[in-house]
Amino acid sequence: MTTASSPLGSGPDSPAEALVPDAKTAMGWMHTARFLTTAAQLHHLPPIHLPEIAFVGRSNAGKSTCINTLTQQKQLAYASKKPGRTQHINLFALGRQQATDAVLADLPGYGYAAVPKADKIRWQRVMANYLVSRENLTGVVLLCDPRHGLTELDEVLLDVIRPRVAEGLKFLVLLTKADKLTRAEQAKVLSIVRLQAGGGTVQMFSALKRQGVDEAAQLLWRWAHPSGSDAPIAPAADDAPADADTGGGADGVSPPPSAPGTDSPPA
Ligand SMILES: Nc1nc2c(ncn2[C@@H]2O[C@H](COP(=O)(O)OP(=O)(O)OP(=O)(O)O)[C@@H](O)[C@H]2O)c(=O)[nH]1
Ligand SMILES: [Mg+2]
Repeated sequence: MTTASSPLGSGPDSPAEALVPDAKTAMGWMHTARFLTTAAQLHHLPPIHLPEIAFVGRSNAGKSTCINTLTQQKQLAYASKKPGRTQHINLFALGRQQATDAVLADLPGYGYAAVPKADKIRWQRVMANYLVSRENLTGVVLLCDPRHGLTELDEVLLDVIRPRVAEGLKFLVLLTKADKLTRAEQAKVLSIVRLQAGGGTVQMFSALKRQGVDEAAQLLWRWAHPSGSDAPIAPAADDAPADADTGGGADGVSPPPSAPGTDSPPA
């Protein structure tokens, strides 16, 4: 259980900060997302010297759907009614072609009952190692179905990242599927989860109703651009082919190693 005496994150942004960048800029940046690589194990992930933002949470919480909604792409991340669909760490590059400026990571969900115990334990170890040791990890978005609230496994995850949050790792809880709750229910669950998250930023999100989408995109942009500036993201006339930035390492992305299988088709 998290406590308010040990806050996660610095709380909501000030109103002035929340205006930068405007929603159009943030959503345009998000829309540049393209598949980068996939890995079943941590050591298969390429070292990347750019801000990386990980989407974590229970299986079926809506991580892949959230990435697709933020990036305005229907099938970038593999979303499914069947829990446990995402089984690899899938990375997506953001920014202009050959000027990637950040990476999104879609992680497999945890807590799916039908997964064999050995697989569960293996995955929990991979994820804990990722959260503790991924050097360029800049922010974590924890997705949570508000009808279940933060579960025991979510709390374990909060405990794993707490030391890094104290050192500056950004942290956001998105309460997904907001469309399934009334306004009154949303207000109630927001205040409960804010207490549980010990002061971290907590927002409602609905892919279906597009609730909280702009706000989440704006916050992620700020995480990735701490200096507050950004190269223009409109496609340049001399842009290279879509997969060019996965091979050269010139824009901070090293060539991906060959990783077995993928559950997310290249964009
Ligand atoms: N009503 C509603 N359904 C949603 C929303 N977001 C996701 N879902 C549904 O929830 C189910 C799971 O979504 P996913 O995005 O695949 O969940 P995930 O967290 O990536 O799941 P794993 O890959 O198993 O960890 C799908 O049936 C989605 O359509 C939402 O905002 N509203
Ligand atoms: Mg998924």
